Amino acid sequence: MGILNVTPDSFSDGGRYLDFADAVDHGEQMAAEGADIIDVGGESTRPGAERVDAATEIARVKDVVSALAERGLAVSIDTTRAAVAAAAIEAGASVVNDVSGGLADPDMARVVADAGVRWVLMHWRGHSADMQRLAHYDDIVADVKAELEDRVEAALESGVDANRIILDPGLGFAKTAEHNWRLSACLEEFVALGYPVLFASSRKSYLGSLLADEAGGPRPVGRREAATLATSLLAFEAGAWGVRVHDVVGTADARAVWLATRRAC
Ligand code: PMM
Repeated sequence: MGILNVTPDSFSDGGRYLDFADAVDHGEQMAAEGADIIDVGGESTRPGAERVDAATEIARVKDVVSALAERGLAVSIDTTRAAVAAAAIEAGASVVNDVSGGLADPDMARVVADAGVRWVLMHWRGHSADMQRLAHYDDIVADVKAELEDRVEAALESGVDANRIILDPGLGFAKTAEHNWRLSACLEEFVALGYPVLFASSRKSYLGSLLADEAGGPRPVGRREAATLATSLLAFEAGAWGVRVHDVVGTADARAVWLATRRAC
């Protein structure tokens, strides 16, 4: 899954694809490089980010989704809002990537169920402005699994087809670096829940902290790619269904190496 943030303020690619033609070009490029799905987002979810209204979010993403879908690409819409999901589905999106796992908007389950699209349920505890305050767990892996299972149950009760559900442990969302490492190390437990698992570590700050310089300064966002690839490979090895990344070409190469190695034994 290739990331296409049509936002001024996302932590890695914010501001780069606000122009319609730039966004569509980048989406097409990622597809040519091997992305199976282009994940279009119109609202930054980085810690502390200010929210935008639904009309602004729709205005940012709708034409981009429609242009990519018209070119035959599979598009997901990265949103927590049912109105944005509905507009994107109308424009041709076939996946709703909801970082709130259906918690932020009570209408989301109905929109997803009615449209019959796939739904990424990510583990989430609150909006970006205050999510780091919510990063407290008795047992991070058990708690995240239990909370995701609650979201699955709610989705099924709303009429969402079980075959349409994808789970994501939500790295960085109400999680400390230590939480992210524990979730990554125990990813197989999420795979064992029986749903496809999406793993989304790309360039996140826990990688910057791991690779801090001698003065303790985090590795800059643009130089976290090798670390991202390492985490993605470990996720594939643990049985992840997909990874959500900025660098598609590197990920596709690394995955080809992983597949060739697996198949050779
Ligand atoms: N992270 C971000 C945005 N969307 N979607 C899913 N499913 N999982 C994530 O971890 C996730 C996401 C934040 O990263 P970005 O600013 O690079 O888009």
